Amino acid sequence: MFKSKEQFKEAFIDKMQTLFGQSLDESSTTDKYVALSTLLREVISKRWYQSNKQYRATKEKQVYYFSMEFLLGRLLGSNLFNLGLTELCSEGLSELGIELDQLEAVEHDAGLGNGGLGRLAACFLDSMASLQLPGHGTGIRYRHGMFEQKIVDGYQIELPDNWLRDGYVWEMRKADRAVTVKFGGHVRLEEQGGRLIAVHENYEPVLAVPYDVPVVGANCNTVNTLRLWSAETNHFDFSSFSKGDFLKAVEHKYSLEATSQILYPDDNYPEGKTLRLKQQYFFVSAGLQSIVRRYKRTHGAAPAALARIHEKVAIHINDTHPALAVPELMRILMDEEGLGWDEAWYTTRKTISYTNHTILPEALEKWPIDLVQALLPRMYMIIHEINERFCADLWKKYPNQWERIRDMAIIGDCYVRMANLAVVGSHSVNGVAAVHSEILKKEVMANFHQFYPHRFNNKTNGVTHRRWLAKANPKLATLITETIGSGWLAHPNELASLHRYAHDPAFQAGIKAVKQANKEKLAHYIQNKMNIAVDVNSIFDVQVKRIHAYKRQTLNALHILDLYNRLKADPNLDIEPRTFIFGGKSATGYYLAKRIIKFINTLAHVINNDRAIGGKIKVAFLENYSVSLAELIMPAADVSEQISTASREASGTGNMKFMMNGAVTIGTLDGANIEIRDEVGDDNIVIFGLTADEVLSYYKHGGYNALDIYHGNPRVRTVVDQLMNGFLPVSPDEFHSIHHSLMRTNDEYFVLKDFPDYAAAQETVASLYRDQSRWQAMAINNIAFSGRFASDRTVSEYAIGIWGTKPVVIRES
Ligand code: 26W
Repeated sequence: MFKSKEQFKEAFIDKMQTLFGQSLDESSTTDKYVALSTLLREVISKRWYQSNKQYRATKEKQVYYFSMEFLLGRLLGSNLFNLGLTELCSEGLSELGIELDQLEAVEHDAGLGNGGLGRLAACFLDSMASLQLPGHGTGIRYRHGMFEQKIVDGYQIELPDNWLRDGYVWEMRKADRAVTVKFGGHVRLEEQGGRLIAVHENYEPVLAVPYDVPVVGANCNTVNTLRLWSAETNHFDFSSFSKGDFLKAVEHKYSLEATSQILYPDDNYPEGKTLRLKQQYFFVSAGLQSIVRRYKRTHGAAPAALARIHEKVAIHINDTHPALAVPELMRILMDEEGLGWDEAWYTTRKTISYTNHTILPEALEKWPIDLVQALLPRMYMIIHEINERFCADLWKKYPNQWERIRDMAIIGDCYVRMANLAVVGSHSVNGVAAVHSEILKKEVMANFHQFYPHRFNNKTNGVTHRRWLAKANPKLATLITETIGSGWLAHPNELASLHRYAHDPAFQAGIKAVKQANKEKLAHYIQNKMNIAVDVNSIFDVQVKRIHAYKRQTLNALHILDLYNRLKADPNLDIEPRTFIFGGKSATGYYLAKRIIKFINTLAHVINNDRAIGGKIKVAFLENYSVSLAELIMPAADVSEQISTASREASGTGNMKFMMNGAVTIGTLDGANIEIRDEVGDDNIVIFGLTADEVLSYYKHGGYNALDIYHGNPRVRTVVDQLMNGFLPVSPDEFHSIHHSLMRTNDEYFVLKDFPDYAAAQETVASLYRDQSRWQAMAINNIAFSGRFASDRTVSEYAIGIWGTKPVVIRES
């Protein structure tokens, strides 16, 4: 580590020479970024080596977090922060005439995820390392991550993400640790020495090569590993090649390597593609093979040792995407390590735990039997056997209850139901917020909860306050530290003592000034990128998240239209000026979501260009919402829009990031919003709308008629009509699908039902904002009570309650 600025500067200049053979003056910004990152990587590598060595020596239990997505964003800034080097390096660089911010901006976001689930995995990695827990990630090294979104004429256009274009400094290829994953072929059962052996023939081998990314803990020596698997092949079709069919030979190679080429850009919106199933098995099999190999080296390779793998290894599956871990661990333990079914089953279940992240019925994964059988014949055999045994147990407990058993079966209606597999094959099932976990137990998985009452639990989500407060909002972090000391960095619950300053005029002024500076920065960005001038004294009202019907961007947009109508009717209407900011991507095949984007952009076009309303409201849809953009947006928000239909948003995590940055939530009683309200109290949040119980009751018993609202409420009728009546400068059927979802399919997400209450809540927001000292107190209380939503709390609950792992303090050498 660098003891001083001088030492750092010297090392940096030296690195520029050894790496590129050039001086600082000759180097580009990218060169400087690479030199700095490489320098850090060397610091990190020493700790990485020590961490691995000491993990082996202490033989402590290791956790592996299996996730199809890790939405890391940029790492330079967070690595510097966790190493405690931000200040030293930024000062050192600035003495060399270099701005650290500019170097950070060079890094491509690692966008290996869609949204909430992927970013949660990234926050957990940061917290595991920072709590000194031996916890590692297992995932896929997608060649192309989340697509880059362009907005052209108001429409979303998708461009391929090419994050590896300039190489990726943070990864280390480990070619010697590659393993083979087998697809297709057939499996024959053969008796050998009194045992049935599965022989897999004519399969297609895909080589899985790991790329390791170090995960640096804050203020400790821990460096854990995120192992991302890449599909490669040694196999080259020489027979085609030698016959002169070069193309065919190359095609074959590419088709095998396709497995890790792209991230499916679907969030809560499944596209049951074969390649996706292939990806799932690919990383699960590779990950488990490498874990078992490592376990055998440390703890012994005899079957008796493997029967106890759950004592030293915990495997967590992030939603059902890695649920093949259940049959794959069974396969390894039985086919490769010689355990019998019962032993293997006991161990597998004790090893694996599962988190559910969604109750949207259409997002629950299921795979056609034919597909599973053809692509993964051995997996299918094992799943089939698990199902047979499970159904037999059910029959014993519930004789003749066909309906119940049909509902709980792992295989049914010609599909493999991944959630059922995950519940049956794990020892713990958790939801991600209190209300969500209750809905799982009472509704979605009620039968399973009756059968396995102790398996279910809640772990409310969290976000890393290091990235989302300390790093994203350095001005706020400084102000907090000046006021209550720096203890909150290690113990975010200490933020609570800010509560005492909620009504302190000087502190309020400080909070306001920080917010203002952050708003100016965002306003600059909006001006430069979109050529929209926004009023930095207006309320920054923000909804950024994936575009999805249940998240109800439509409710927000219709309310903006209503506000615009009122302003047009009365240009003197005394409203609090507002800037409505949106951001988010739609799944590529999700037609309705794409029209919602166009709708928002159409509103922006109409409203921003209407001089008659005197700039009182503005609308901006920010292109390409991503982790890095979120780091710019969260600190600048006054109002956080968390308006999903109650019961549909499992938790939400954006809500927590906004709160930490002092935004006030307008939201429904859904997901973690409920717990946010419990922390801050009713005075510091604006709640509206149906409750989860009410929504679930409508879904079950009916009783809602959207047309009643439409006919009974003139403001609602006007905005709904404006979708189709030529009021907006688009072709008449442009927003037909939105209109249809509200009026023809009875408004599945209760947009119209909640509209009046939402509009009233927005008035409350405006009047609260007018009382600036009241508002600043609310902002301060939100920051003060956000400690509970730090992922350090969440991860330590997982460690104690599910994984049974404890911290390992890594010594320097
Ligand atoms: C198969 C298509 C698909 C892809 C992704 C279905 C479902 C998913 C994810 C499970 C969706 C997701 O990201 N869920 C979000 O998880 C967050 C972290 O727990 C929660 O905060 C969000 O409420 C939830 O929508």
